Amino acid sequence: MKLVLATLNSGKIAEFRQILMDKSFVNVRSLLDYPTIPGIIESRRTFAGNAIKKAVEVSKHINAVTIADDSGLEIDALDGEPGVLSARYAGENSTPGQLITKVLKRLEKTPDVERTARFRCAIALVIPSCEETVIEVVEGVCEGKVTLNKRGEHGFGYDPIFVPLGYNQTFAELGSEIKNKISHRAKALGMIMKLILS
Ligand code: ITT
Repeated sequence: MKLVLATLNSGKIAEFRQILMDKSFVNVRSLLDYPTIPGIIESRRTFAGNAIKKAVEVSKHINAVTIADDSGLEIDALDGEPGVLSARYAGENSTPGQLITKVLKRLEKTPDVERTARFRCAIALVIPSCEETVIEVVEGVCEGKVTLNKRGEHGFGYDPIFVPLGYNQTFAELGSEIKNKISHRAKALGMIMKLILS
C-alpha cells in the first residue's frame, strides 16, 4: 500500500519511517518525492484544521492514501504558545536555534514547577475513492516540561528543551527509539494505522 506523507519536514519523515518500520507492506512516500506539488499555506487556527488542509490539498495531486501532520509545543505559562505557530514562532523560516532561544527567553522568570507543556500532533487521513472519499483526523499528546537549557543532539525542533513526563532527559537526549514509542506523533500515527487497516 502506498502511503504519502504530506510533509517536507525531514525530522517528521524520519520519525514516520521509523514508527512504520515493522509495517513492510506500507510503501512510504513524502513530498520530497513530489517536488512539483505547490506549497500549502497553513492558515487554520487549529492543528486539526491545518492537518486536514494539508492532506486534502496534497491528495488532489496524488491518487493515494495521504496523511498530513500538524504539530507543535503548547506551554502552559505562555497560554499555549507557540501552539500552531511552533514552526514560525521566531518569524518565517525560523531555525530550531532561534525557536528555542525565543522560548527560553520568554520563560526566563518561570520556575521549574510552572514549566509544564505538551507536544500535540494532529494527523489527517485522506483515502480517495470515486464512491466516497474518507477524511479523518486524530490527535496525540505527549505531556512534559520545558527545561532551563537545551540538552542533547537527537531529534528536531524543540526536542532539546522538552522532557517527557516520567523521564529526566530531553527528547534530544533520549533518542529516536524511546521518543518514537511515547511521542505525540507515535500515538496519533497508531490511531491512523488502526483506521487505515480497519
Ligand atoms: P510540514 O508542514 O511540511 O509538515 P512544518 O515543520 O511546517 O512541516 P508544522 O507546521 O506542523 O510542520 O510545524 C511543527 C513545528 O513544531 C516543527 O517545525 C517543530 O518546530 C515543532 N515540532 C513538532 N513536532 C515536534 C517534535 O516531535 N519534536 C520537536 N519539535 C516538534
